Amino acid sequence: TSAAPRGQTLAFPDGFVWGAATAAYQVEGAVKEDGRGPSIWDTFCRTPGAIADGHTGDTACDHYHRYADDVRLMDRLDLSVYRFSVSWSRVQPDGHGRVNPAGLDFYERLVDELLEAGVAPYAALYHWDLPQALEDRGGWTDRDTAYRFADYAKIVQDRLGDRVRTWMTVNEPWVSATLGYGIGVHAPGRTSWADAFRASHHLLLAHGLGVQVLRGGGAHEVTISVNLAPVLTPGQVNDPSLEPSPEDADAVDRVDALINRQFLDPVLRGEYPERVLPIIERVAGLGHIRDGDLADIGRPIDLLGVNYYTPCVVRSGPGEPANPAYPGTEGIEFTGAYAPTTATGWPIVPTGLSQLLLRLTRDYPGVGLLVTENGAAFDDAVTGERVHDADRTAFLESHLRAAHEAIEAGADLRGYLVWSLMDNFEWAEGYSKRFGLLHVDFDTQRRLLKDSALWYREVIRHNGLRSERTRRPTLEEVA
Ligand code: GBH
Repeated sequence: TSAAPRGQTLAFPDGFVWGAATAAYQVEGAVKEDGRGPSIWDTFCRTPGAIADGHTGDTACDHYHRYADDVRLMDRLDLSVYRFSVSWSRVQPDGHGRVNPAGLDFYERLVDELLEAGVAPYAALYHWDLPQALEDRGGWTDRDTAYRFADYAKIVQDRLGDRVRTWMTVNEPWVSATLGYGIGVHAPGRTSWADAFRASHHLLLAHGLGVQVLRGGGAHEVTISVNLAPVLTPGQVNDPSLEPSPEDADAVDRVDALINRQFLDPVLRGEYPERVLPIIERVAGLGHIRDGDLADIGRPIDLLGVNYYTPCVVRSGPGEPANPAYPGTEGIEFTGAYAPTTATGWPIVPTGLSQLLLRLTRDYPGVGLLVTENGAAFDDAVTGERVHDADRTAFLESHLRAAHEAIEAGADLRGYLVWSLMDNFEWAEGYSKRFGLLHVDFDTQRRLLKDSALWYREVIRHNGLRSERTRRPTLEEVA
């Protein structure tokens, strides 16, 4: 039933968007079907030792074949939006030139199914699965990749633009560049900081060129998703009002410039932060940043997509460097937070989300905010048909409370998307870490609604949270 709950609810604004997200390589499988070309993740998964247990995305959640059933589950959850990503190498097997119509057909079927179910499709164009053929020409270290991205954006929009109103360009450029080209724990597995900084810039340029194309094609809303982490001292994790020492404040500011402002400032102000330019120059030179790039990157967007998982905790330290040493963080210790953690070991700090949203409102006024990812992995217990994931419900509830607080304090937050709709291929962690609202049995592909999914459905139906902390729902309540 959806009867109004007794007592009050913490209501979210009218029209607040509730959803869940996935990414192509993490859920689709069918990597060789209907003309799809290989991506850097297909290659990387075959590098011995790269992925936990030698897993690959070859089958993943088999969403490529089961999308219609999955949309029915989204409908059952009353999601208002579903954020998926398009596999570039399904659409253009070589990343440039020849278009594969069968690849576009898949996304058209998916979008039509979503629209029929009343779930708005939010299409992300790049969630880390670069066509291998482009990597062979230099990948994101090569400026040309950004132009190829713009061509690809146009191809997808030409086919889906009459039905998809909200577009996202690239997901988490920091992760793609740093983990893919700097540290090498993600595809393509390269380990050069000069490459990482060049890749960052070219991912931002791809975003900017993508915005131009999508606007030209009549997109209703254009966004980018950035992974953001409030940078805190250890003491501030539990008491945000603590004043750091000048040395610690400097460490915080330097790391914030590297992980957050390196992306926020170009996109929302059309400039690199002063603190980052000398670091980029020292490591990679500045030759790859050309006149006019920042104007392209800074083209107005409608919404900023915020992916939040955990804060970054640092203090000025005697020299235990980040491992591996991230350029620009000399003399800074990454301490981690003294807080409970999820199954990926990430500290759970809900206040980080409210701080982040309010900081964005203060420092980058005028752009709407959308949480495009928030969620957590836990070791879920399956009991028959039920999955009792009270930890996940508590995680989501505490973060929604933080989001609500930020809205009350003036943040222009328009919606919230859970990562993820379903358990899926968690990159270097393989299938060992489960982030889903839906439990997936990777042997049978059976989906089960976790308790957190049933709880989330009640949140969506009430457009808010009960003012008392929510108990785990009973079967009767959610039937
Ligand atoms: C997202 O990235 C991705 O967009 C998504 O595809 C992925 O499945 C999901 O998250 C879950 O991983 O060691 O405490 O410093 C998240 C990226 C998460 C990167 C937190 C840095 C730092 C954790 N980030 N992380 S900590």
